[in-house]
Amino acid sequence: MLSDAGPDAPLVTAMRARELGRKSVVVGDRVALVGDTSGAAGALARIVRIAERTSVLRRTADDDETTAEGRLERVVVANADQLVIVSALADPPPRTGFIDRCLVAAYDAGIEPLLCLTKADLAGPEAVLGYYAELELPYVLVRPDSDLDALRSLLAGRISVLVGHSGVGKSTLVNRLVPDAARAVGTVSAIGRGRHTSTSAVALRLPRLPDRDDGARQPPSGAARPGADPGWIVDTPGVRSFGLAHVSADSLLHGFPDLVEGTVDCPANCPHTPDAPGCGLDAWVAAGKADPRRLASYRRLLASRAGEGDARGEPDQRNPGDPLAGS
Ligand SMILES: Nc1nc2c(ncn2[C@@H]2O[C@H](COP(=O)(O)OP(=O)(O)OP(=O)(O)O)[C@@H](O)[C@H]2O)c(=O)[nH]1
Ligand SMILES: [Mg+2]
Repeated sequence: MLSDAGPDAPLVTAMRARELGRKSVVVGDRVALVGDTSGAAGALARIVRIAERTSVLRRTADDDETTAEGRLERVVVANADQLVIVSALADPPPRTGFIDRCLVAAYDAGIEPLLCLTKADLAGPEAVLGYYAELELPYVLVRPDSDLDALRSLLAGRISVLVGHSGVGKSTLVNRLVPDAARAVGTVSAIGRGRHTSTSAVALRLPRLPDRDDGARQPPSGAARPGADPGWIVDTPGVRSFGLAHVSADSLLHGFPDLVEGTVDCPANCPHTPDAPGCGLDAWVAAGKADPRRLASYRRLLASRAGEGDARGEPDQRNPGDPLAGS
């Protein structure tokens, strides 16, 4: 995107200049261009510089940094300031383990999370919201007939990136938010997995917020006013998992703010694992200060990072009684 381009700036096609070497340009990067930036048909500019990134959202193919897959780090998007974690309430079913991973990645990258629960016409949000009751996690519910005003005002003035499993409705949502986006949308197969319809990330400028003259429908306080920068939205391909090999064991806890206070009385360098002597988390949960499923999720992540087998996979094999927990 052109860093100083206003909403009406032309769309410019540009190639990466050779002098950038192996430095890669990712979606969301702010770049300096030379050459023909008119946006006219056939015009080609060159990207000669990539501005310093204000945030980098990364994921790895695997959690274990000792494996080749764990070291394979992918930058999802640069300069995002909001991570919109998109989860369907059904078809495919929500997986709190996945959402927890996204929260860890968001806090690690300094990006604010927003939970977007789609397909609210198919199932209710109570189970997912109950799991996050101790967190002040902002959320929106989306159904095919819902108006998107609340979401639009949360997106205004920001660069937001959508992440989620395949088939949860990311591109459907982008097409509703950006009417000329024309993102392909897929079908979800009987086994509940989407077909990875979107294959690359794309940043789109959101349309201007409509001017409203009826006082009753003003956006919530703190939200952007009509006429302000409506923001950008980045659609991404569905991911099967959100590997966290790049996040240190200490930083994993940042994704669990509801557990942090439970660690203040832990012995120095407590690993917080189930067998750690004196770990305060068990007592914290036993006292009802946090949901035991959240502690189980955190410890699954710790174990997964330590290479103790993959904590992902089918949830019913690992978490009998907790069908939500998978990732
Ligand atoms: N019932 C219902 N179906 C929805 C809703 N949102 C999306 N869908 C359907 O879900 C299917 C998958 O939607 P997509 O938008 O392609 O999903 P995606 O997250 O972009 O998937 P990938 O590109 O594969 O990552 C489509 O058939 C949509 O029509 C919703 O709110 N309710
Ligand atoms: Mg898609």
